[in-house]
Amino acid sequence: MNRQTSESLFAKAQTVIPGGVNSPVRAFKSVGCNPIFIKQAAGSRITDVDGNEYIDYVGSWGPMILGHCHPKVVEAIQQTAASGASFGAPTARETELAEMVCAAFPNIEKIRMVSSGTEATMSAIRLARGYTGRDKILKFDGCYHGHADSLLVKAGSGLATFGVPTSPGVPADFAKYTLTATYNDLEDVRKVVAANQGELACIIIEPIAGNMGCVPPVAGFLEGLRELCTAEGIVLIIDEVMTGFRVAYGGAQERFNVRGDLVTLGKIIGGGLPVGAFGGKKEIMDALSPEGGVYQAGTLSGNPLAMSAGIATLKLLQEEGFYQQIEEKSAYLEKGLLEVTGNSPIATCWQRVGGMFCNFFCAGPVNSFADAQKSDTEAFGRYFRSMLDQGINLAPSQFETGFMSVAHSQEDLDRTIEAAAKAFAAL
Ligand code: HOZ
Repeated sequence: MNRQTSESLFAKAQTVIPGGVNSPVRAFKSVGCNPIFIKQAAGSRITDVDGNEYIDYVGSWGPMILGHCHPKVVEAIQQTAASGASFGAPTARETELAEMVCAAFPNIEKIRMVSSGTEATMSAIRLARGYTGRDKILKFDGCYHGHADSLLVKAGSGLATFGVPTSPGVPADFAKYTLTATYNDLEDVRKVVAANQGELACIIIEPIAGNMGCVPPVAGFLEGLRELCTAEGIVLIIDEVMTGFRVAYGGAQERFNVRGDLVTLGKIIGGGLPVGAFGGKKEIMDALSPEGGVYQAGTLSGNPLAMSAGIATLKLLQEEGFYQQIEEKSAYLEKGLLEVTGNSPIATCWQRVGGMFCNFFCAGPVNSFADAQKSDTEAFGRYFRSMLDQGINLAPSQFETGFMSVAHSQEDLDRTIEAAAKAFAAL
């Protein structure tokens, strides 16, 4: 496959952009090749600048659940753009999207829009600290909640990919307020909480970890966290940036019937445009400025284009049978890939919830970051490259998640399974 234009664009980008990319995992460093530069996308397909077309399972890391360039989303963005891209002042669209999100999540009584998932989690943590008057927070090894200082401690995603789970540049004085526990290990959480009685403002969790590969919660884990937080006056922040409107319309909280005090969202609610949001109980949200004293602001918060794309997207997700289609397509892919990997001597572990999935190159089950780190990342890299060469675009790291869209066709899924069979045969 000729990727000459991507190669030269990457060389040029590296002269003016650190690593040639605006987000580290995009550099493909851990999979042993250079990144493809994208020209355009439509539906399930993405096309690079050399004209190679790929079946896309990255989906902009989650938002493109409708596929790329859904006509109704494109139309909404175009119409809104014609009336102004940004005002830095309230619009009716912000309330419309807020109402749609509140209707989907019964525990979100009030919500504030921001411009990214990082802003959402960072703001939710400040709010939890302001509301409780406590400083310490607890997160889970391998979970990633964006790149705010307090959250780059034992984090997943790019940090896991590059083997530096705690970033240089985070002052030790900040990091000391971030406690960590093992994902899916309630006893470990109980120990940390007991050792810090009355000092924890919040526990923040990805209800399905999607930044150390795809790691579902074990039975009782989320319920146990809920009980513990209620008993100890700790704010439970459920980070649904990835899972919200993805694994069900009401996210992982609907799927697992566990409710956070605060919820963070992003990705799908912006229909592919930069957006984030955090919301929850009125009593907590009203501690935010200008009602309360906890400060948070943003010129592009509630941006008209992002609101329009989000509203158009959520309307389409409400169509009868939408999540059933995502489930059926994902289950079909799962069945085919399990046949492929089942016939291979290479140890792999497929994990999936709805339209989120990954194939770990290790024996499973993978319940924690320590488990995920047992993966053979070299073998994953060979698999990734083979799939890319066969026109299948997977997330370029073992420690990321794949995403299904409703636009993936039967032919796409069959081609993916065939490509995986060839890739495994050659590993
Ligand atoms: N690490 C991010 C997803 N988990 C990747 C974001 C991006 O590169 O766009």
